[in-house]
Amino acid sequence: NPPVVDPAVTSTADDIAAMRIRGAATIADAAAAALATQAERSEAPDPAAFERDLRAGARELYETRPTAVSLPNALRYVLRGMEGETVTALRASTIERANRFRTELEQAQSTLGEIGANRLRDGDVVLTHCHSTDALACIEAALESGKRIEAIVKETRPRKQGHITARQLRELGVPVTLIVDNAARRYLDEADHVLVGADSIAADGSVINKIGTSGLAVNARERGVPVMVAAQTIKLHPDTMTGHTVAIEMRDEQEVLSLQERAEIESPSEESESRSTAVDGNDDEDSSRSESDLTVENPAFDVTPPRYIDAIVTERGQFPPESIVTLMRELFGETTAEPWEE
Ligand code: RUB
Repeated sequence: NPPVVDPAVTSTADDIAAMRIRGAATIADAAAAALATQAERSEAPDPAAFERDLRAGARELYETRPTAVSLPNALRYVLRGMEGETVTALRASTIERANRFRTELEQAQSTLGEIGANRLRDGDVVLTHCHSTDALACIEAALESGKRIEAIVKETRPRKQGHITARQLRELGVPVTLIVDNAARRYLDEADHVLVGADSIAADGSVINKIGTSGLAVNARERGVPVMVAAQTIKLHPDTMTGHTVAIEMRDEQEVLSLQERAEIESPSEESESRSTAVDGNDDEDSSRSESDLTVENPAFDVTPPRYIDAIVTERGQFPPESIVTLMRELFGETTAEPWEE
């Protein structure tokens, strides 16, 4: 019999792939919740079937998006806690482990927020990119301790996650200036910090985050604005300790260029059409070539080298990026086979 995956897992996987659930921490939380639901509703006849089904569910979640390591870290955490000789015991241990993961995730974010807030002074202006719940936790904690904070929020094309950041900051009462991504360097002159989250952090201290983070960090260094990365330890990528690189997700071209826009670019204007016909006397060949020669690339993330980052703030304290590997070794130790591949 093929493994049985609960519809709740499949629908969570669909939501992650379509970015209705997005952001590294939120994805991890939703994945753990989905595994708990499958454990709760499982009608597996025996322990082996229960475990096999849970692994299949984890694999479905794992295959949604490749860059945020919080997802495999969450799945690994839950599956490694799946213990017991009976279906009842396996069910209980899996649910308990998933719930513990979710509680710890929330606690880690609020602890990280308090640590990050110590870097922010009363009256500071923070420049943000994308939407990061870890980054927002730092601002929220600073506000709670009575500091006034203002924000310059990058729109973050193509998905405009900056609008989510702007809305949440406004809910917290933070004055917000929303800018297009291209205006970031100009507004760095008015910023005291660049504050971003992370999808993954590599062993050398590189930060993988929303596309545009690396350019922002380089400009910030040139302008003398410190770059702070707010990232819980579930963003640490264990595979990078053994030389693996982090996969950068390439997303659909239609996030950047609609079919209509593509057609507009590709349909030659009357003027250029008559010009090309006059030159080579063959318009059929020309139009077929132009169609295949318009490529759209849409990488969702980029890599910021450690030298452009001033501090990585985690729930275990703040670290210069070059020393993050010490924490990684302590937390992950030896990497072994992934539980959903066993
Ligand atoms: C989201 C993104 C966020 C990190 C951190 O990208 O790059 O900065 O995931 O978020 P996408 P958090 O919108 O493509 O998922 O701090 O909430 O984990």
